[in-house]
Amino acid sequence: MKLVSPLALVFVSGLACSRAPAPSPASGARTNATGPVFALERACVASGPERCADAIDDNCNGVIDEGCGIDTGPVQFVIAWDAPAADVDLRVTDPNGELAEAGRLLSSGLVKQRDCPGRNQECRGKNLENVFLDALEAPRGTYRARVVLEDLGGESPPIRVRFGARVGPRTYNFELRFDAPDAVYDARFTL
Ligand SMILES: [Ca+2]
Ligand SMILES: [Ca+2]
Repeated sequence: MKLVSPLALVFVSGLACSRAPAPSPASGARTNATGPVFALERACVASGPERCADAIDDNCNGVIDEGCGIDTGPVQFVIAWDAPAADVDLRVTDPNGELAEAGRLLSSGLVKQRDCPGRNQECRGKNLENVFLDALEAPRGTYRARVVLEDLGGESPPIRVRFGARVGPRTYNFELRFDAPDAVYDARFTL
């Protein structure tokens, strides 16, 4: 497979996120963003063995949270957060514009695992949502990832969410901060 570097474009919508870290352009990001690019694409720095449920490729092998009971593929998006009762949602659409939902395999191969914290706190405080491509080769086009704070669930803001993305040959890691419900972070990755 010929590898093509994806473009990453990340921006914030919603006033609740106005205190996000100072905008910095991500490497490869388009400059015509409709909102501020809020986080740097960071070079992977191996920090030891892979740790689970942190949405980070700790060992820099290109795979996020492998060996942790979640699946992966040539495209993967992961969010993880510590506030046990806060309801955060990861919504990913494939290049066809189809939304990955838990338990439904899209025609592109995209599928969502885990919906946390779950109605009965099934995630037991290990809040992690994973969307991955169950296919050998990733369809080309733009993948859109939206992270939303649905409900504080009694937790005190800010809610800090780690967001990891693997799109073809590249991985990305971002730290998101939510100060109020309905705050939204959007990211687009073009492969
Ligand atoms: Ca890894
Ligand atoms: Ca990890």
